[in-house]
Amino acid sequence: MDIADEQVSPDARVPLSKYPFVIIRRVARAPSYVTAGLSVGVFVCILFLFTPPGFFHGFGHRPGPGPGHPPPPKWRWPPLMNDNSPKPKLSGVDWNARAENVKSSFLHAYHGYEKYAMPADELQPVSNGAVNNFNGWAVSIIDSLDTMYLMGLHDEFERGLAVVKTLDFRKHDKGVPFFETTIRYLGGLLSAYALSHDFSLLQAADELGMALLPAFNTSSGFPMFAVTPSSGITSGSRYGWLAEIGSFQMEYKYLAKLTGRKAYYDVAQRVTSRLNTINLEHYPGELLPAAWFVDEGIPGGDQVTIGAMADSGYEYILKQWILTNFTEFDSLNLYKRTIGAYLNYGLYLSPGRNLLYVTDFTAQSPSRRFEHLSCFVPGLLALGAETNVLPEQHLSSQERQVHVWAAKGLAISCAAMYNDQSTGLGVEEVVFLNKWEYQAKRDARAGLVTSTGSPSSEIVRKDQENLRWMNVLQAWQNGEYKVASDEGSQMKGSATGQGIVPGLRYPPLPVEDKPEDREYTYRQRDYRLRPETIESLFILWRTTGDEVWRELGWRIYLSIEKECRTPSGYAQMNDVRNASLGLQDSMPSYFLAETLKYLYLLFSDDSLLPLDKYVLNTEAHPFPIFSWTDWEKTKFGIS
Ligand code: DMJ
Repeated sequence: MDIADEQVSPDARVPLSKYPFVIIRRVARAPSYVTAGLSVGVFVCILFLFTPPGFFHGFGHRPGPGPGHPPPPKWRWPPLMNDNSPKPKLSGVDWNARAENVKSSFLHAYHGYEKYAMPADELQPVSNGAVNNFNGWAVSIIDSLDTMYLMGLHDEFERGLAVVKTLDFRKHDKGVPFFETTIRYLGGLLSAYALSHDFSLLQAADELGMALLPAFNTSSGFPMFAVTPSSGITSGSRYGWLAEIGSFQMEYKYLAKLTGRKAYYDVAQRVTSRLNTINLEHYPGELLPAAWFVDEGIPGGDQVTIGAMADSGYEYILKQWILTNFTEFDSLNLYKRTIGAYLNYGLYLSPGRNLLYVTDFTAQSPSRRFEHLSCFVPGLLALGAETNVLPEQHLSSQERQVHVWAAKGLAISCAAMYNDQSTGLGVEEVVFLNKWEYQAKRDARAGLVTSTGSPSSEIVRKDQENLRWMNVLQAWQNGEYKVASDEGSQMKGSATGQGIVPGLRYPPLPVEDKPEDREYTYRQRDYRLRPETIESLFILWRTTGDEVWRELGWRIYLSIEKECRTPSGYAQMNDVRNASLGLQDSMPSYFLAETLKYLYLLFSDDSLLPLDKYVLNTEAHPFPIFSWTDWEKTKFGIS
């Protein structure tokens, strides 16, 4: 569903903005040869009118080998949302060629790993060194076997498989982190098995799943941070994070499905049930907090976040519902409650460009931090808003509309965190200014002394509350929302009521090309080759069919090629604002598992991985959607 379809209100007097529809109706009544001729003409005009300068630059272009390659031209936003214009079709783009570009990038990175680092965990792409930072089980191979399979890289897949066959996880006598081992190794083995049906992969997954089971030896059933496979001894703090305790159920439920082992189902369902039933009335919207006491299975702090430390905990709620073919009603209800509450409490508009962002908060206040890690949220919202995932009886059309708006608005902001930077790469973490800080910044830039003085904390709090997206949406729906004059020309004239949805569109970025004028400050300036923004662009492409999401992904890809490529692989960047500050000697396995996979899927045909047949774990490992058989229901006690 596109926002353009959602906003047309009936009006007897035809306002100026509706003229295009009147013309279209009249043309539709004309003879067919007139209609056909006009359609072609109108389409070509629209394409050029709404195409930003430089949009077609680089079509069919193969990225060069890194430094020296010209940067993509600065992006000017096309009118994207709710503007009643047809979506621009990027005719002439050879998406298959772009997918091939990504495949060759994967080969460059993976061959570099094979040459300099295999069978260690990860390549050090600057020094051509190797590092064992995830148990020393060749995480770059296992994490990326399914990427190879999807890309049709059978030789690489077979070579990787040969290494996997030499591993014995059970003999490992050091503690391994439960969460990372589950999402990268167990998830990687399971999805590689699902795609290839090579039985040795399932055998390895079963051995690993079994070796990790002692992690659940706590009175609550929440997993401990680490477990030693050879002894079953657990270690780590008794204080855990939501992501660590709540992002393993997909892997263990699928493993239960494949092996018939009840123990796998039990450990997963115990945590899912606990998160569903625990009393959270002290948290805004009864949201799941970030920190938990592992033994007691109770919350341990007042911070609520959907970013670092909690992210996949929220993700797995919806994805368990999908994985089990829409039969786990507890997970469905928990998703509806938590995502609804997060939309209410955790989304804000920035001053200045009206960027929609998601942040963490306590009962007292939002932190206004915006993390790259939370850029998976637009994709999660878009996935949940699909009618086959949450049909009308579970998500009303109004709720669905808000979810889609939030998904698109947040995705734009995530992409803007790339587009704003001179390198075109996404910043790890920023903090949005409040209204007063932004005003003071602008005054200082204009050489003015801020005349307003220091506002009281109560005024600052109220003004921030006025930027809470749900409050703004309410005001907009009541026709009370006024666009501030500095939000730019595209916003004017349709600022209230049925006009542009707040946060969904913002003007071109002339001012924000200058870092000193932006409405945020930098908290962590590096780019870590992370996938989340591309993941959301991929899901938005699949769920809307709007090629603008693909084009945004292509721009990110070109920037990665230009700035991060080294002779042996790809490296994280120290400062997205300044390429001369150099690269870090690290190529995380998730770059192969997620970033390049999502880029490849974004440019490939939908049939390569249909989302009505597969759901991806938090490390981008696709698992087939399945139903429990009667035998499994009886054995596992599924009602
Ligand atoms: C990945 O390892 C997983 O997606 C995890 O859930 C959090 N993010 C990293 C990559 O950024």
